[in-house]
Amino acid sequence: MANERTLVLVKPDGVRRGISGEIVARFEQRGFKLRGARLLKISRATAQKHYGEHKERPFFGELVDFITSGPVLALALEGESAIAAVRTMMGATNPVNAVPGTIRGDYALLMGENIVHGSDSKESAKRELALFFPDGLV
Ligand code: D4T
Repeated sequence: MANERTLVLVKPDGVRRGISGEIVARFEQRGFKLRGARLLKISRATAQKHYGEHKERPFFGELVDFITSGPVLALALEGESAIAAVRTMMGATNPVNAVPGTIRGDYALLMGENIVHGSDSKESAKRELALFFPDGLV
């Protein structure tokens, strides 16, 4: 048993399509507590920091363009094994491989428009929560 906090982003494609509320509802229904929520437009500098691990990859530029293309909804979620459980609910990074019932499996088809981000480790969660909620969580 481990109570954890994790960062979720509803990416610009999810906000544009008007499905942010449905995504929040899924996490609440699963039992996660909302500890922070912010609608914001990510700056290029923050995007480059957030995706720092991919900076040498060929798709880095597109990734930064996409994540800064409109507002995102940043969520801080808390609950049992939140980091892994949220990733399971999101489904595979490439939505073509995402199982129906997962968020990507129900709402997405393209890798470059895969609706949600979730922290992938304790270290990422700590770093990303500090990046998007610099004033701390409730
Ligand atoms: P994010 O970080 O957006 O939650 O996605 P994942 O954690 O599931 O996957 P990731 O970090 O490996 O990829 C980040 C982001 O880059 C896009 N991407 C990824 C891409 O466009 N082409 C690729 O080959 C890969 C691996 C999709 C998600």
